[in-house]
Amino acid sequence: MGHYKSNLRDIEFNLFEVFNRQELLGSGPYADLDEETVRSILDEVNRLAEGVLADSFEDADRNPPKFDPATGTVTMPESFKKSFKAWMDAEWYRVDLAPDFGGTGAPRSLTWAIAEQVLGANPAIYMFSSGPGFAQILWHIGNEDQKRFAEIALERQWGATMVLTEPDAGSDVGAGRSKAVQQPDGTWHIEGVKRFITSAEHDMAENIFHLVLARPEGAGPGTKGLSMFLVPKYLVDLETGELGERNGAYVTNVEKKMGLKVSTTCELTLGEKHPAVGYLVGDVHEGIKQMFLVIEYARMMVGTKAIATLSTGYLNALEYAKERVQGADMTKMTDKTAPRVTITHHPDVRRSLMTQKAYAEGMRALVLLTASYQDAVQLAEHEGRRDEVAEKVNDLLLPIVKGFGSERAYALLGAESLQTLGGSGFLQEYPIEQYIRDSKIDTLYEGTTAIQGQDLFFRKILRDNGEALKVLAGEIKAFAESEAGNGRLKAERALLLKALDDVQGILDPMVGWALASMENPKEIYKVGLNGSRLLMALGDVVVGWLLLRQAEVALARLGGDVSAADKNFYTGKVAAAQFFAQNVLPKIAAERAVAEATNLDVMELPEEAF
Ligand code: ST9
Ligand code: FAD
Repeated sequence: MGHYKSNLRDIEFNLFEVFNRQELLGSGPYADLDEETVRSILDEVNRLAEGVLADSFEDADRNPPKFDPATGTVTMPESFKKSFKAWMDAEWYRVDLAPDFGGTGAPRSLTWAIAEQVLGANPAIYMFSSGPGFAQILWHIGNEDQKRFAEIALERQWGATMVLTEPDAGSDVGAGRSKAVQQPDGTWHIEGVKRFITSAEHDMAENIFHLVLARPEGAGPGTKGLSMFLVPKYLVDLETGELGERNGAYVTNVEKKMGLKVSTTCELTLGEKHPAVGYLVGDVHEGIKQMFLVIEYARMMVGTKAIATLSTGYLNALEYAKERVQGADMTKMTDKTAPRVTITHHPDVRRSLMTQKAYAEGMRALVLLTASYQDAVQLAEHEGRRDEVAEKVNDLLLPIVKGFGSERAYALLGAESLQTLGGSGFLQEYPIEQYIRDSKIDTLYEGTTAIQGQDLFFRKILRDNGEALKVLAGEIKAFAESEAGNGRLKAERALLLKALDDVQGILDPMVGWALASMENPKEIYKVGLNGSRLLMALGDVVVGWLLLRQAEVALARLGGDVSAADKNFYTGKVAAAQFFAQNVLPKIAAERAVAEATNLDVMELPEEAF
């Protein structure tokens, strides 16, 4: 067995028993898909993920890509190339693409279910394989030439990158200094140094195209002065699709990292050796808006990656715990002759395993709930209308998937999954130490957690007048006040209602401080001091709610005839929901008390006192 342990049963439970995605299949944009086909796709991806995709996970970490500074080229590990080729040859990335762009146009819930398995097995494969997805975005927003470019890129499986970050422009993308100079022929020359660019160089595709943010000469400051340029590694003859001259965008360094080593993180120098020709995407100067089409997708991807890693971390820990014999049962702890038991008998190990299970499964549901709102958006588009409520709720959930998902996953992988293995967890013989190293990045890139907290509060709640939150909170409240679970979940629904009220209790003063800051600017610091708190508390409430929804379904199933395996599965669902409600949700009251007592002491402290 390889390192990756998927949880297909739980993915399918979410898709078909909780979110009832089968109801969408067989008509409208999904006319060609039925439940059986979807299940067989998931099965096939699962086979690949647990097999050939996972195969190079460890080797590619121990033997990372080699960068040659003289030529600016990268040699990828052979093991990884094999896994990557298997994924590209299978062409499952097409499931995510629109039918008129050579794809299946499947529901987003299916595509994120597929993504979870690849991201859990070997996340860099998913990133290197995102060229077709980038091409689709270019095809949507590009001019005629760029649409043609996108079609060739898809056909030839070119790689792609998103290029925002510079040494002095990380979270603050608007500080970017790369500049774009218009040429008489209408193209642009891009000059500058970008850093930390994922997949900007490798030897697994004949061409790589960069979507670069740069500031046209004379454009204004900040993000709104940035434009998006298509900068291919090799220029392309759009008639024949053949590669032309080498363009002036070269990788000048590849970072040595703590984890996710096989994903190349590159310094990209533009226009130093010779001009880096760029094409203004869509002939419009709307760079940041265009880039957010990629960013939204990438933030969902990062959250899904983190959650997928926690899930396989938990399942590895569980397997170990079921076999490791250590100590006597606690009821016989003073009897030195008592039989030794597997560690799953110890209360603290059970607490840890159940915490991991509840979060891994609750956050998987969070990803698929978010994806189901994306389904609604997609469906509406197909019908020529807009589902603005679904758009907004999706927007609201994205920082939770990314920010909350990555923080909880990373914390639990270290504090609980690895810990379950005792000292063995620290060894490279087991995959969890690599999971921890590989998943730390998820709280950092695509906007750090602080940025996700600000996005949630300022853009997704305040600027929205709380409308999307009202929809989400309304659903949670209606569930909590319903009869869900036939009395079996009564106490837990009460805990959920209380936790929802506590989140409101964190949010209300934040709104107050934001308003007060118009008179007294320093009040805004109090919002800043609570942004991550709100993000994590709201995430916990959403997860608690989803686990209870799952428990409601499970209880109904347990009331009928079920196989032994299903009985265990559903019993575990009810237990995880109850455990989470009893052990996690009450802590939000303490967070509320801390938020309510916020003062400016820490902001008034001289820097020297730190
Ligand atoms: C990175 C990559 O880290 C890591 C992994 C790479 C993996 C590659 C592969 C990924 C797969 C992806 C595949 C794609 C293909 C998919 C195909 C599918 C079929 N939502 O608040 P303002 C916009 S990359 C939407 O004033 P500031 C909006 O236009 C580096 N839009 O911001 C807005 O205008 P308006 C990632 C948003 O103060 C405008 O921005 N780096 C949102 O100027 C200005 O907004 C980061 O993420 C949003 N949530 O700038 C940087 N927010 O208001 C993190 C803003 O008029 N920093 N816009 O609508 C930030 O996010 C900052 O908050 C900031 C601030 C830069 C936005
Ligand atoms: P900084 O912005 O300097 O942040 C440092 C600390 O300060 C963080 O804790 C942050 O939360 C905090 N902070 C900063 N500003 C604020 C604020 N206003 N309020 C509160 N706290 C704040 N970029 C790309 O463009 N393309 C890529 O493909 C890409 N891939 C990457 C791959 C890797 C492995 C890495 C490490 C980075 C990648 N990045 C990429 C860049 C990544 O998106 C940035 O690292 C990230 O946005 C944070 O920027 P920074 O590293 O400069 O940190």
